[in-house]
Amino acid sequence: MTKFMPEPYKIKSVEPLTILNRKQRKESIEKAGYNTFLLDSKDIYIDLLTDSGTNAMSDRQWAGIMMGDEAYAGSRNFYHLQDTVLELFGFNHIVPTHQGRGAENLLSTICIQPGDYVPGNMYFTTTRYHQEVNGGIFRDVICSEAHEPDKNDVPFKGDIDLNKLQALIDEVGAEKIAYICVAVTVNLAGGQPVSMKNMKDVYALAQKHNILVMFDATRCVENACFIKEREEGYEDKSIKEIVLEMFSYGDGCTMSGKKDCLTNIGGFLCMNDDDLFERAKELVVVYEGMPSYGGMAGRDMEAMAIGLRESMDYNYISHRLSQVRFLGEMLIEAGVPVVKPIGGHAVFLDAKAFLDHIPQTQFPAQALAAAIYLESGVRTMERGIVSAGRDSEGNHHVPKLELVRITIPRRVYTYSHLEYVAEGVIALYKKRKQIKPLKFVYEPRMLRFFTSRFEEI
Ligand code: PM9
Repeated sequence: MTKFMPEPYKIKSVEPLTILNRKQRKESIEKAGYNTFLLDSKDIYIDLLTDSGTNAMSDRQWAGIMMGDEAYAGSRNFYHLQDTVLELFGFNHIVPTHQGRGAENLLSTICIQPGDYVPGNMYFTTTRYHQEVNGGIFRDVICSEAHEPDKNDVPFKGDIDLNKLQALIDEVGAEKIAYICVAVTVNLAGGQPVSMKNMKDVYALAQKHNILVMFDATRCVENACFIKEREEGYEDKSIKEIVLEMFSYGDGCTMSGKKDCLTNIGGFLCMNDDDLFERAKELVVVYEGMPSYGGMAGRDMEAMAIGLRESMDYNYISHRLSQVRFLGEMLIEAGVPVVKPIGGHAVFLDAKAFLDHIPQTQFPAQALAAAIYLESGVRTMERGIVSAGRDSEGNHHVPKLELVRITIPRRVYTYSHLEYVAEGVIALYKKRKQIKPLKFVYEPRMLRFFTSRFEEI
């Protein structure tokens, strides 16, 4: 059998792509202040900025869009979404939100008291922001290997280090821990999965101390596929069975539907506890909308219900992981430094190794993402010191990982697009010393990576 199975879909509707010439790309990236978030979509050839909301929907999802019940309250699409999520995830309650950070806002507001700790398997930008703005203190309890880009022989680099978690409980006391956040997969570690065994062990420890476990379920289907392919005892289980077991080791989750629900917008919060549910419902009307739409149109809830079910198809999800691996292996073969093993939603370039002439405080990953655009018209994203932001004293958080994320949208591009992407990165690697460091010319106070501007030093 062929190593990389072709796309498990036929293309029914197409969106033309155009590429600017090098001079035009130079003007565009300068105009965008060397921040790929500030480029215009029309100026991009292949857009690998994110897998968030960039999914191609299926014919069935588009049919679902036409079945939107746009009632202000009690839309039938909400009940479809509710039934689907409760069946597939196994939690008792769902509160819809406009996207993942809406769910993070609700969860952080109802669960965190000022001074509480929130341990997690590596931070995520919007997640940590909501924890901190509610007075929480994030503590990274991921296994140490997750911070080593070259460490290839760890199949579940997203695992929580139980000793670190126990040490935090001993240090601050269980009553000061708002909840444990378990992200599946771990975005900023390189899309690395968490093993079923680890989820089970974390939940057992949490229950012993009466601490809640809340999943960040954003890429849970990718995580389930890694479990099927890598963890003993799961090879014959379906993705649906694995996801259900994963979430049996927790008390709820936040979800950005823009990823594994195969839609362009949407999210939700789930929980088992009735009181938490009541409080979340009180808040959702303040920030999102009625508890039966949470900031989404009826049609979007319908597309999300259909998409989440479709995502459980092993043919779909194994092909997705293969596409990412295909790109990663081409780069590894050419000697380009990437995070290993290749993760679920993206290939992450190790910008510290790629641009070893640029110190981290002069933003190598930001400079590399800009250079990739200039070289090939491909848009990628910085995931390093700029994304990490500053601490309460105003100093940069300095993450060990300084990465550029080449993110693959779901069901959008083909292997030949990825071949082109690899060729561009490899060509750039050969002339990497020409890439210049950057300095800030504008830095917003919050989530600075979205809108900051730079110029070359
Ligand atoms: N992730 C991503 O590109 C989009 C925002 S940052 C550019 O990776 C996790 C693990 C995420 C995530 C978003 C959110 C927030 C929560 N958890 O974007 O609000 O990767 O739907 O979800 C992005 P929303």
